[in-house]
Parts: sequence; structure tokens; C-alpha cells
Amino acid sequence: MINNQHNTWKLGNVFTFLCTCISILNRLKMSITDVLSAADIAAALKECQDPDSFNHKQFFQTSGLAKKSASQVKDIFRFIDNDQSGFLDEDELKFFLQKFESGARVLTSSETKSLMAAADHDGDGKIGADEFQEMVHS
Ligand SMILES: [Ca+2]
Repeated sequence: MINNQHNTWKLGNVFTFLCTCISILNRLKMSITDVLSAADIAAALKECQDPDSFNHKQFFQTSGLAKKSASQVKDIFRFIDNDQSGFLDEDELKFFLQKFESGARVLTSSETKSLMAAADHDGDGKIGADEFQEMVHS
């Protein structure tokens, strides 16, 4: 009896562990098109294909990101933050468009700076998940 209960408890733990593993794997496998449509991303990138034509508000509207929930926007943030530091700094922001489509151009330094200025409310020179979500929904 005691042994049976013990085994049941262990099976429960194994199950919880497997579920955790699967959810971690799913997050790693996540692609941007799980949240946004490929056609909307393509349209958003087309609007800013010329250097210095990037407008973050327009980009978030056209890509559909502005209409997503706070938690979906934070999923996208975690996807963009590929070193998983929890922050985007200017070096990472330069490659912002390439996170949406690998063939996209890099942002110019003035675009990178204005994107940083739009999101970095606490002025620490990097964008956290909350700051990113606020910028997308502002
Ligand atoms: Ca910040």
C-alpha cells in the first residue's frame, strides 16, 4: 500500500517533469509566425525596406503585433532576445528586422537610436520585456 502510493507520487513527478520539458522545447521551437502571419510580416518589412524609413508604430501596426495580447508581445520579445539576457541593447536592436525575416536589412544607427529612445523609459540603455510591450501597445 505504502509502496503503491509512493509509486503513484513518483509517476506524478515524472509526468510534471515531462510536461515542463515539452513546454521548454516548444518555447525554443517557437517561430515568429506562431504569433504573426508571414504575409503581415512581409508587408511590414516592405514598408521599411529603404534605409531610414523604419517607423516602429507603423511596423507594429502592419505586422499585426500591436493587436496582440501583452503575453504574446512578450513571447515575441523573448524570441527577439536571442541571447536570453532579458534585455535588448543597441547592438541587438540593429538586427531587429532580421528577427522577423532573416533576409531583412539591418537598421541604420539613427533608426536604432530612435527605436531605443521610444522604448527605454527608465533610460538604462536597454529595452526590457515590459518596456517592449508598452512601446508596442502605445
Ligand atoms: Ca530600459
